[in-house]
Amino acid sequence: MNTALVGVVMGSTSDWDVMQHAARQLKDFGVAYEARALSAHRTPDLLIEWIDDMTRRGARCFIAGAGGAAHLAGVVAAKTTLPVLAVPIPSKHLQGLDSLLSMVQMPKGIPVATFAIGDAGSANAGLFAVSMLAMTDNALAQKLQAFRAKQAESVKAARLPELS
Ligand code: RP5
Repeated sequence: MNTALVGVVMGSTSDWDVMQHAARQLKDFGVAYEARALSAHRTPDLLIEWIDDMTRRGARCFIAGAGGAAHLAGVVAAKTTLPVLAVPIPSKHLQGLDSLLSMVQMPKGIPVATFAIGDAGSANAGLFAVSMLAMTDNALAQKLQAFRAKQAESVKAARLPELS
């Protein structure tokens, strides 16, 4: 039985450029994940089968990335009580503002936690999933502490350029 703890889903393979940043964080922290391109409107039945299957196999949360009229995260949240982290994908005409508003404006009752548009939001969704899992996993919590400490060190060591 596959024990992927995080389901990473995106509406299209074209979302992978952004969604790989969430996957990268999970991989770097050693968190097992499964990533799929499944659409709420193009492959709704397949999406629902996968959500049910992931839940049965012990997933602890989902990260959903989509662009445009980005209803994917809301549909995932409608089908599971596991936490759903939403990543708005930058879209061609509205640069992801449409995706952000579709996700962040979920009506009362079915929440999704919405992150920033694009790469930073995707990486942060990955880090947030790590953070949730670290609540019940000491080794993972220590890795997260070490990551934060290393990040702080690199800011401390940074030097601004001298003016000529
Ligand atoms: C959404 O439509 C996807 O999440 C993607 O961001 C967007 C465009 O999809 P493609 O036309 O590139 O497949 O469903």
